[in-house]
Amino acid sequence: MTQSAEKTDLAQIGVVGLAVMGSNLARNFARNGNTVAVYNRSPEKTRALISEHGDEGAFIASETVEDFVASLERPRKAIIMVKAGAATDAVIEQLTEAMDEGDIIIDGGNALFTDTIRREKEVAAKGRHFVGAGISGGEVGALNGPSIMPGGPAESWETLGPILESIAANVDGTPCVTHIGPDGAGHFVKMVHNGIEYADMQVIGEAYQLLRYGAGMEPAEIAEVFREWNAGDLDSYLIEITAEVLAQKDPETGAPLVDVIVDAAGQKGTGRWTAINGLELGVPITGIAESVFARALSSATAQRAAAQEGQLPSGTIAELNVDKAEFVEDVRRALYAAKLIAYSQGFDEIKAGSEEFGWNVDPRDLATIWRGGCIIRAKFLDRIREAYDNNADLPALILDPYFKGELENLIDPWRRVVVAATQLGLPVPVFASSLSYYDSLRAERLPAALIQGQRDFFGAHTFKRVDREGTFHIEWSGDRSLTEM
Ligand code: NBP
Repeated sequence: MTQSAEKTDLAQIGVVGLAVMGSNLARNFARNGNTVAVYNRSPEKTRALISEHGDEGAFIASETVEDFVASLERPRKAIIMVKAGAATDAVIEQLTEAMDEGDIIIDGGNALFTDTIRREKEVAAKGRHFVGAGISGGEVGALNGPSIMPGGPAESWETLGPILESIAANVDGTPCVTHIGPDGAGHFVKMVHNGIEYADMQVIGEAYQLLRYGAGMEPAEIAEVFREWNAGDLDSYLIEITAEVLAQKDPETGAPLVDVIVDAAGQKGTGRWTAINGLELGVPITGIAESVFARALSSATAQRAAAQEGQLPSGTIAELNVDKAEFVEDVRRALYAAKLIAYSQGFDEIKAGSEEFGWNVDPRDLATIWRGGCIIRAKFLDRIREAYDNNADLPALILDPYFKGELENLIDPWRRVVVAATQLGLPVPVFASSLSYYDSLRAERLPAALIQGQRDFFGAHTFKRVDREGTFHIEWSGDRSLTEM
């Protein structure tokens, strides 16, 4: 065991797993006055952290799990930042073995919330506490202040809260961390956060595509447009970095960087989990699901190459026939509208998950802790918080009076943009599907009545009537009389 700086004999917190996220988180703890115990399976990473950053605060470095656990003050608190999946299970087992009753194991990786529920049960059965904590903000956030979404027992939050608050991002004096709810609630909410992030990135991408290939603007010019947008309602980290990426030139060729990057988007799985969970809970998270599909389609390289060889007819492709400045403003509004739908749907999924698993998640907490540190941080979240402050039981975020008012100003441009995109032959999966979702939600009658008729025809699945209670069936293959079941 080596001590890089003297503060107390024991550490207030420990970090296991010192790749990019873990070492930055450990440095953040140390820089904020905590003594941090650090351990990594391969000692090289531990040694590198201490030699490069040991002077940033008080670290206690260990090369065995036993020494690491012995260097923690009680109740011991250790955050695991290793690869999600089997590696996390292996480390949990080692820590559970080495720790004592009442100690707290925190998984800060991107775990699937159902794994977290399972792990909490297993760890609790051995008398230790287990906290699944979603951490957002990437490597920079981990170092300078992430948004943290801890689940697990409320009792653990009492001990953990102050130490997590010491490293979280802070907006207007409020730390971007709070106890989300029991067992898997923290990782569930982090999963939906990432799903919303996918949708937010996709709608920005669709806006870029329209300005680039619809309005014929160059990346540097579009970067300026995004900079302007970032000064208004769309003010957010993702809009800010979009302007940076679009303004960037390729250091090798001098071409716009965006033109030399292969247009196949990667994914690590949290967006897919959010979409799968939306399907399981029966919550229409169309914006998130379409964003996951859009990434998958972008990566279907062989299919796309075959389709580009002129095999699929385009139909008549129109030229943009409106003033460029007006089109840019319409696109801004369409982006805002589609983003609003994605957030509204994401909050619907959180509400449904919270009810399904009995977590009691408060949407106001999320709108508060997502304002800083995380990837979807945005000015807009203040409005979301106000919406839930005014009515914690909003049936849907877009039904809040402020957002309803915004939609009055957005709906016509949004329709115009979807029409223009269709005529220009440009894909806008989230702009368009969000508009259909919106129109479905406000429709007085949906074709679901016809679907019920079809289901009754081929499967005797029965239907309800609009004019009286009961369950009914038509004798389709007989005299077509009505039977009350
Ligand atoms: P990685 O996900 O790349 O994991 C590498 C770490 O896992 C190393 O410390 C490695 O130790 C350790 N590890 C592995 Br692999 N197998 C192990 C085992 N069986 N026992 C013990 N340790 C093992 O690190 P990361 O990118 O820093 O991410 C850490 C966690 O944070 C992940 O769950 C990730 O999903 C999550 N996360 C990442 C980001 C991000 O922006 N990167 C953001 C938010 C959350 P070794 O050095 O001995 O191989």
